[in-house]
This record gives sequence, structure tokens and C-alpha cells, in this order.
Amino acid sequence: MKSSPRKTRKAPVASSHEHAAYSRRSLLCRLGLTAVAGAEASTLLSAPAAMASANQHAGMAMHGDEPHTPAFRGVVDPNENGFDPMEILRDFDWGKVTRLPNGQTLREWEVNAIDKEIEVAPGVKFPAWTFDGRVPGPTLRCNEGDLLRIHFGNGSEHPHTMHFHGIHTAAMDGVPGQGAGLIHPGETTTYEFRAEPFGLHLFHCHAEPLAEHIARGMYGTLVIDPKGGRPKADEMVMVQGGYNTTFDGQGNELYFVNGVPFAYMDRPIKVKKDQLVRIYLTNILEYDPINSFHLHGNFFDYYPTGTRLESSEFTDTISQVQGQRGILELRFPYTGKYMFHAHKTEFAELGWMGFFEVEE
Ligand SMILES: [Cu+2]
Repeated sequence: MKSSPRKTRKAPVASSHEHAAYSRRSLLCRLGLTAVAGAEASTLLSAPAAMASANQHAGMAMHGDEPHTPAFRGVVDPNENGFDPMEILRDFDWGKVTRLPNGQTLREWEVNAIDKEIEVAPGVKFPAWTFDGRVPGPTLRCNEGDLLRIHFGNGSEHPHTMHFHGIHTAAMDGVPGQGAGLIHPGETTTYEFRAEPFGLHLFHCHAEPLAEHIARGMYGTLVIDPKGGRPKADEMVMVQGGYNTTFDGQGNELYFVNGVPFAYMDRPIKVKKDQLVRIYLTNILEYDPINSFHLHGNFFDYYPTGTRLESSEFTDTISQVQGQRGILELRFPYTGKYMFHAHKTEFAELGWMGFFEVEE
């Protein structure tokens, strides 16, 4: 491994973080060796066939000269999980629409908390807590000024809430002790608020322990379009997150956009040359302080939080802390395959990387 400033620091915090990073890496190697040796499997990673190719990962981690061919890439069956990152990418749910007597548009959704074991890497199961059985949860979409009603039902074995980012009353904030507060198993509630401000927002469970509820998968996206909309584009949502498969609360073993590590490596995201592409990018990654997005062979306009119509930056790399989000707009002038990934390369090698495939 290359030296980094982090490793040379003497502060106890940096030191313990370094240990965490080391244990994360060694976990995957250990998994690979365990699988090969046929020894006991981790209790949390029920992975008998665990990563048929994980031994290759150990090799990759040591050599690091093939950062674009991570070894535990492979087939996670979307049918088995019940959701497909390729579909989540362009799945915008506009809800059930009716018109109120005052002419305002009412948009309604039903969202349910569901406990669900999902496959996060070949042979690696993760006991997720989800909104609607998928990680990330649904992408709710509306227009500025709509009245939103989200009917939330808790079909999980744990209490949860839905906390939306946006402007609303305290009673609709979806935190314990306010409004409906914690929604217990079998209970329902309705969150209602006006869609504002326009931009890119997110929602997540706010039950305690908060970090675990988020890390288990309880988050989704809320897109509020400005009046008049945005220019026509090939639109997609990308939610950055991770899986702390050891539940030690120290970093993550796997990283992703849209729930499945490396999902867009073997199945690149196809886009058209010269067409406007708009990416709604959020970061909900728990346990790691900063995430990032880097695009190869191109630059993009960046609209932080999507709340202004003027781009604030023309760049190929942006960073986001947890809860931060922004809209990216770009056109690919050349055909071919272009990587995108966290420019925290550790995250990239543990799943947060993919390809665009630009076609005529
Ligand atoms: Cu929760």
C-alpha cells in the first residue's frame, strides 16, 4: 500500500482510524481465504460460497496494479434481491396525483419499512432494514409547491421514522418525540408538507441508534422540480452508501451507488453521445466522513443541493459529506466507456465504481 498523510499522523484518532481501515481491508482478504480454506464463515456474512473469486481480491489488494478489475465483482441476482440498480437508476416515482379544491396538486405515496436480507456481493448476505424492500429506498419526485402526503407503514420488527430534508413543521420532521414520533412495528402514520425548496433532497429513518438505522439501508431520495422544470435530459439518480457488514461501526466493508457494489461495472450505464445527462447525486454513507464522485474523460456542471439554476462549478470531481447532495449535468462528446467512482480510491476498490458507455 502506498503511504498517505493519514498513516504518518501520530494523533490517537488517526491511529485508530488507520486500524479501522486496515481491518476493513483485511476482512475481505480473510473472507477470501476462509472461503478457499472452507473454514468457519463469519456469523454476519453468511457466505459459504463466499466470493468464489475473493482470493483474487486478496491479490488485488496487495498488488493494486489492477484497480479496475476488482475481484469480488460478480453476479448479484436482482431477482433474488427484488431490486435492480439498473432500474433504480432511472426510477422516479411521481406518486398518485389528485387536485385539491384550491387547485394545488396533491401527491401521495405509500412507503413501507421492511426487514430484508439482501445479497450485497456474490454469496454475501446482509440483513438490511429498508424502505419498500430496496436499498436505496424509492426516489420520490414532485413539483415545487405540491402538497405531499407520504403514508408510512412499519412492517419491520423495529421502530422507525421517515425524516425528510426540506422546509416543514416540527410535527412533520419525523424524529422521535415530535409529531407522530417513533412509528412502532405494525403502526402507520402520514407525513404531510409542501414541496419546498426545489432541489435535490433525501429522506432517512431517524430512529436511534441513528447510525445503525441509516447504515442498515433506510434512506431514499426526494427530487423537487423547479417551476417550469429543468431542460430535457437523460436523468438518473445515484445514492452513495456502504455496508458495514461486521456491524462494528468502524467504516464499511463495501461501498456502492444504488445499493449493489460494482453494479455498473459489468453492466455499464448506457448514454447517448452529446445528449444532456443529469445525475441526482446524494451521499448518505454512514461511518465514513467524506465521499466523492469523480468522472473520467469529461467534466460536469455542479449544482449543490439543486436549489439554484446556475451551476456553481465546472469540474470532474466533487466531495460530499453525509446528507450532502447535488445535481450534475454533462454531455459526452466522445463514444466509449468512461469510469466514474469515488476518488477516495479505497471506496472505489471496495465497490464504489462504475462505467458509462457512450453510444452514437
Ligand atoms: Cu429505522
